[in-house]
Amino acid sequence: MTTATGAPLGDGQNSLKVGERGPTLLEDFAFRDKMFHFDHERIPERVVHARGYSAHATLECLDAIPDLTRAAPFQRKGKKTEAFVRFSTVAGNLGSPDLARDVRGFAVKMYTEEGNWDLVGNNIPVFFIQDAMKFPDLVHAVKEEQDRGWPQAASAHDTFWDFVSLMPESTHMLMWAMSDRAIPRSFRFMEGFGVHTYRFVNADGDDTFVKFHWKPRQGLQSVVWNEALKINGADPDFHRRDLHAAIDSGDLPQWDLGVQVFDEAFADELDFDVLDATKIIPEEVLPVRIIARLTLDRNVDNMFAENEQVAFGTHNVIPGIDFSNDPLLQGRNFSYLDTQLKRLGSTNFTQLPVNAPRCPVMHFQRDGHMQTDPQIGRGTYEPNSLAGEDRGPRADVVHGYQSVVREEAGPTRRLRAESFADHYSQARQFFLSQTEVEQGHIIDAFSFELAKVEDPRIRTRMLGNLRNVHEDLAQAVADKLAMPLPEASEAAVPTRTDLPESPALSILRNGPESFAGRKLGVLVTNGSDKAVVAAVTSAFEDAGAVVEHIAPAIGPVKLKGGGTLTPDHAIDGGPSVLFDAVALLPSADGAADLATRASAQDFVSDAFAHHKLVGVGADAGALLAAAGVEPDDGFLDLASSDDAKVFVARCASLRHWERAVRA
Ligand code: HDE
Repeated sequence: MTTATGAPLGDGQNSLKVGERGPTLLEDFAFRDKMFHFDHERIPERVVHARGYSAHATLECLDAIPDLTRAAPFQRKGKKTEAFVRFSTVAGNLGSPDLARDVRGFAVKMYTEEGNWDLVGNNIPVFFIQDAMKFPDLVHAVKEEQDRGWPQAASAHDTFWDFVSLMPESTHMLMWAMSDRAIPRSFRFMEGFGVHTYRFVNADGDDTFVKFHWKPRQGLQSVVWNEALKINGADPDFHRRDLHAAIDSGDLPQWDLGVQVFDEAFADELDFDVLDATKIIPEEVLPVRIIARLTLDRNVDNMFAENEQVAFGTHNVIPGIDFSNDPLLQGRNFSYLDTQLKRLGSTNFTQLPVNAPRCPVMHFQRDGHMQTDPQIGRGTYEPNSLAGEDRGPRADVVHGYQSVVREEAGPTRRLRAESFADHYSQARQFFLSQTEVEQGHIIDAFSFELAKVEDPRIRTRMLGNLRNVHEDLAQAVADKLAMPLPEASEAAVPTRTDLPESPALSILRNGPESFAGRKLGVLVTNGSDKAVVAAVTSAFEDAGAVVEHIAPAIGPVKLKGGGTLTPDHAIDGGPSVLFDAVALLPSADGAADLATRASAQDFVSDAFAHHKLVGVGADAGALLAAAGVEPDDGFLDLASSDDAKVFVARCASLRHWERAVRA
């Protein structure tokens, strides 16, 4: 062990004292070296998206598109580009729980040979506001209230709903945020979106508009709200643990990168503005073309060096990618660079390994805090005749980045374009595109959040806005709040009622085809039948699922049929909310014992309430009775190995929604 300056230490655990009992000497450089660094360990957390988790990745081109863009990753089929991905929640602080109802960040840094390209997106394709000027207001409204310091990682409070109820442009995003999109089962099971309209530019300088989509090959999946609340207590690291475990086990998460490409004429035909980040172009109107695949293939080694120090920015573009005039995007292009200086403390954050381009970097920038790459020689300016024969780096008019040449004219004004005025039509379209189950969850979420709002005027105002989305939605939320329905609020333009449903917007219509990548929890006790436990475990593992065993205690249980099994969880630390489906395989004695334990009763009654599929061994009766559940079609007998195969096939549907229970 050494000091930071490399001096070998003879003792790293005792400070230098006079005599046996002190005082400590000021000259103790080893103590000061250690404590000085410790005192300065923390850096400011991100003002939003503080809570995040990252992985290294590879982007592989599936469909070369040089006709559309000269962006390096898409020039040749099979081309691989190194990448780094960070998922996050928005509102919570660094130590907040993973299952907050919130938007998830989906930020991807691609280290191309023409520089780093960051696609800093979310798992929801629209945003709360139309102009970056309002971002600080939005964030102040959703964060903990300044006079009391709560709530942490929650939008269910007065200031958030006060702000959004006064801002009808947020309504479409609210529909998504109150849907199950905001409580994903895992980062692996959610979509990602670039949100804004960007531009592709090809080698001839021709440009088109483009919107980016990440589609999880694992299928979409969310939890239910009551489950989310309990997961936050049982395992606040649920999402990061899930991602780490999947990558660690070699079950590498993958997303297809898709694009919606269109031109000015197409944009002009739409009844909304493609520069307005509160709107989507439904996939049914403009299909998503898959061009590449992203594979998360390596966990981070050091959370600080990678997850905390990674610095994303929408301004990090490469030749072939350009901006649109979306006022939100334009504002972000300023904000991200600015924020990195605050967080990382130096303009040289681009030299940190996680941020450093993998291609050569050549420029005349000098000095700054923590410079690790001092140029040599005298000619650190342009033009010069001293930096060697080639006079140092020069811009390249042919191969270098060329911004799209665009005609811009008009008076400078602080105005919102008239084309941004429709705040409700796509919110309604989203609601109508959901299954009945999902609509129920949206109603429940609005009701939960508004019930946490103390000021009734805010609730009333919000109900007035919801009437402009859909009368049934507004009425159902009003009923759940036991409040009268107010007049509809005044809308800038009337809500369109003729927009067709978009099935792509539903999670349940875009779920997985199998139980692969999901987790089964098997409850065992002393005397559990070894053959059945083995049959269930292997049937699920063969299907690509993870199986974990839960027992009354963490020590091994003795199985009927010989041998022991060491569980992964003790029952009070392994509730059923941590699993996608459960199997109850206790012995008769074990079931009778578990029947007296609250944690075991909850295990079963929660699985029931959360619409989970439940496999039931021959001797589980006493436990079912104690949990007070009435087994239905979602409870499947598990007596033989054939039963195990039927159960795993059934689990592909993930939940038994027909069960008449609401959170
Ligand atoms: Fe961000 N956003 N944002 N944002 N954002 C940040 O940058 C900002 C917006 C998004 O994992 C900050 O490094 C403004 C939309 C992600 O490190 C900050 C506006 C979308 C991340 C910032 C927006 C995002 C951030 C805070 C309104 C989806 C986390 C720390 C114009 C398309 C990246 C930081 C990571 C982080 C500003 C709106 C996504 C302050 C001004 C829309 C995924 O710069």
